[in-house]
Amino acid sequence: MLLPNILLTGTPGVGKTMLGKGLASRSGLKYINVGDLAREGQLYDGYDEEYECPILDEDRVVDELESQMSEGGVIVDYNGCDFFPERWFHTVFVLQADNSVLYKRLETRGYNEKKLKDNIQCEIFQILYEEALASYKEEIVHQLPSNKPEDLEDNINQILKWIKQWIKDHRS
Ligand code: DAT
Repeated sequence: MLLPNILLTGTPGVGKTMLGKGLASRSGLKYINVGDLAREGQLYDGYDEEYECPILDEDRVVDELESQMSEGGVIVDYNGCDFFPERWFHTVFVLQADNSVLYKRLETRGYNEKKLKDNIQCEIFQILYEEALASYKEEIVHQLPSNKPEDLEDNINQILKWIKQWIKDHRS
């Protein structure tokens, strides 16, 4: 059976992990968190002193994921999307949270002042939405609100419906 690949993207803290894991457990698709994958495989290329985090080696991430992505049935979660091959994804969801909601979530994570400010700005200017629109066909890029538990439930149900329809449409 052919299965679709789904990209979940958005500013850190918008709820990609929560949605990705919930979706995986209810759809049977495989969830991959690119941040975790990089940490486990040390897929880094240097260290960013300003943001106090290692720099992702995008080429090695792509190489690492290629075979699974060609098989299909993968949900990818990352706060960036312009370095994945466009052909990988059948749909792209950009999660979005209100500033006040996001601020609280990132504060809880213990982000420093600069990281907090930059991430809130990233959300205000819809940087990830713009990046998704520049990297994928407009008709497959969708925005999803991600402020409250009901949003999570709605998003899961909406995407499950989409997966079901996609499988139906691609049945040989
Ligand atoms: P991300 O993977 O985008 O960094 P996350 O899934 O780790 O974000 O979520 C960040 C925090 O926000 C975490 O404590 C769970 C919470 N959260 C996520 N989605 C939510 C929602 N729809 N309603 C309420 N809380 C949510």
